[in-house]
Amino acid sequence: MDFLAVTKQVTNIINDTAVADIHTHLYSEAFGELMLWGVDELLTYHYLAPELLRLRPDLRPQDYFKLGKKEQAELVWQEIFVTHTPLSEAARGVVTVLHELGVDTSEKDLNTVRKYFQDFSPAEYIDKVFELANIKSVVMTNDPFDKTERKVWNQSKHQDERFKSALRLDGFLMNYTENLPALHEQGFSMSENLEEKTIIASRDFLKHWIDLITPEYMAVSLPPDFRPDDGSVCARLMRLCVLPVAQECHLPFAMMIGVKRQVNPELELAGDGVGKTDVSAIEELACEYPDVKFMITLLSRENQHELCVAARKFRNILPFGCWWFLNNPSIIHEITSERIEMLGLTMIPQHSDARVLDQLIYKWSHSRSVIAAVLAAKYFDIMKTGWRVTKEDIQRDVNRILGGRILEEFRGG
Ligand code: RAT
Ligand code: ZN
Repeated sequence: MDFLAVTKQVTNIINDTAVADIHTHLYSEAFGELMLWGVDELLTYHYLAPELLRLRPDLRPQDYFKLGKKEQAELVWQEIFVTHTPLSEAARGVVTVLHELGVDTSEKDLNTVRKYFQDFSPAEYIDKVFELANIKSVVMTNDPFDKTERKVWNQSKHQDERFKSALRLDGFLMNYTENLPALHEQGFSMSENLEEKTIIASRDFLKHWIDLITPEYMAVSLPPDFRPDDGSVCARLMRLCVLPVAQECHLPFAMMIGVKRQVNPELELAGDGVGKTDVSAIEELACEYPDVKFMITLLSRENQHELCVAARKFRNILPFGCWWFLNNPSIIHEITSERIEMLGLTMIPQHSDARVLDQLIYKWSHSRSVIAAVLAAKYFDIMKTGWRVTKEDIQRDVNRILGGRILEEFRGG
């Protein structure tokens, strides 16, 4: 087979394989207003706000954020899509979504675009997007301190099995003291100093939520200077509660490291930055807790090679996704190549991080084509030697890294 034929075959298999998306901020219909979809949500995505503000130096961030969603969307549309050309990844994403939905954008008129979405119910739209994006399941990000979510879980309203859960522990680990009243309200008597009674109650809190939402994993996002041995509340809670519970309940612990929260608070949700972390912190934890499975994604591009090396040393480290500022085709290409070369098929190349349902369409179509290009080149390299690679081999590999097999294996093994 020549290179073109290999590329075509790999691309077809990747496009036809339903993806298990292991990290999103999406919600099922049962979560009501938390479920975001439609063009106004797409346009007000926090990845786009800084791009608008860069194009409009006269517009103060607080004046933009004061506007209603509709007005914000109109501004973004006008500046990024009409006055300028939508070339950035986040802007191109909107173009891809509208194209794949078959929306008429010939006049670049937002009201015409809006009309397309009016005819769908949320349930119909979920089906439409899952089918179009070819997604089998998504993992939500579930915050035990969010009152709206809590109500849904307590009333067992969430039934849609395509939406799996993840127990997000930023509030517990990073804002423990601020959340003490909420913990008390939920019936867990914990105190500021982490004495034995508090540790027992903290473990009960985690287990209560694990029973309630049956998560795929527990997760936290951490700053670049995170150290598991610095005696901070976060580090102590991690060691004394989270890791023992992860081990006991056979749940992976996902650490998303490298976010500098609120570098520019004026930008609200868009105000977070990135920093390089010390990968030895992850190696130390993986060594000290060999029975805990660590899913790791790092935000700094500079950390990616070291993470591959760490994963080669510790089988309980599973690198996943090209997170947030890394979710751009040029960087996905680089990171995916590096991971395949160093880890073969023992990593999860991508997650979408979608916040708006429709984003599944573009995040996955853009990532699929990059991953296909990387894989095709790798298959071709070995095929040139005469090594036989069948369609079934490729399908097996793709099921593993995109279809969710690897996470099942990692959790169980
Ligand atoms: O990518 C994003 O949408 C970020 O705002 C974060 O939510 C990040 O992905 C996270 O999970 O903390
Ligand atoms: Zn995220």
